Amino acid sequence: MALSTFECIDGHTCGNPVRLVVEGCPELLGENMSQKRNHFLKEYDWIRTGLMFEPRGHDMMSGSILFPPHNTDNDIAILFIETSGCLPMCGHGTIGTITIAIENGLLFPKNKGFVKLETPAGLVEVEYYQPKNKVEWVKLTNVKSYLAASELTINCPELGELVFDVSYGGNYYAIIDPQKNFSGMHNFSATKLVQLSKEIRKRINEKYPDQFIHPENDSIKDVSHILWTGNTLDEKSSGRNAVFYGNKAIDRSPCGTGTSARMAQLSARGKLKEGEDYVHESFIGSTFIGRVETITEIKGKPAIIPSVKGWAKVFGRNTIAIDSEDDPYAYGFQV
Ligand code: PYC
Repeated sequence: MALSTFECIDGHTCGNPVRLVVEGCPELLGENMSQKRNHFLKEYDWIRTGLMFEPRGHDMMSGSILFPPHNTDNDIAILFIETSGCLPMCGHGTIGTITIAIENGLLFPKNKGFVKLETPAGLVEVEYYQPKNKVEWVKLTNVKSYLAASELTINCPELGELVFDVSYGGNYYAIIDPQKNFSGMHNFSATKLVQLSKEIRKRINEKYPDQFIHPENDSIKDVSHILWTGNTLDEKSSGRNAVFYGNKAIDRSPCGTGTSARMAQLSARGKLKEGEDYVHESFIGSTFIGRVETITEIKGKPAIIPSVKGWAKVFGRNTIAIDSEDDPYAYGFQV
């Protein structure tokens, strides 16, 4: 098919974009969102690249598509589409999508204020607060998150040897705290962090092959994100991060799955307790409020159930055409 048209509603979560595609997407095959994600990646990835990459998107672009739930107890199911692929779970994407869908009358949950959301990584329970027309905040209770490995090392170009942990919060994160060869993300530009992250993610997955595989879903594997930490802008915040994902992106939001992974790491180290909040700042200074809701386990390993609360704003509508017969850049490009 040469010409496809997609109706989209655009917004952002704490500064990071969310493009919800509301019309034009195909039906997918599968009994859950993990299987549907695989079908989408095999047959329809051009929709993702066309809508996320330049010239219709940009390096930080991120979006989602909603589907009917597979279990009638749930309200809705979601596929995340990003410049980085189709993430198993995306926190800022969840907050933005729920805000867009509720404000635009696209979703009527069984219990007003609560959404049971099927994601490729598992069920995510979402609470939202909508006193009038606008949704003021969204809080998601994420999938089980856990520290997968600690004190690994990698040789980083320009910086030298770095020590890092790997933690799961819906995606696998290499977490790099300030240390001898790294003075903290606050001393680095986004451009420099992108350049370093891209190379060390490659080196980490080469040095530790098949080491980070989700214990309950082996389609979720490998370090996909690098989370650099550093000094906060506001002394009342608990932490600040620069999260690298895809090929060129630094998350403008504090990153929901990154916040979950960070809390799992801190909890495993005894630095964050059950019921404790973690106010996480993004690269641009926007904040999410994280919390360790429950201490639990996953396949015998200590784990947490984290929650992440944030806000999103809806700002526009787009009708986007992808015409592969007319436009050499129909499916997008990255430079
Ligand atoms: O909020 O989980 C998140 C996320 C992942 C990548 C960008 N944002």
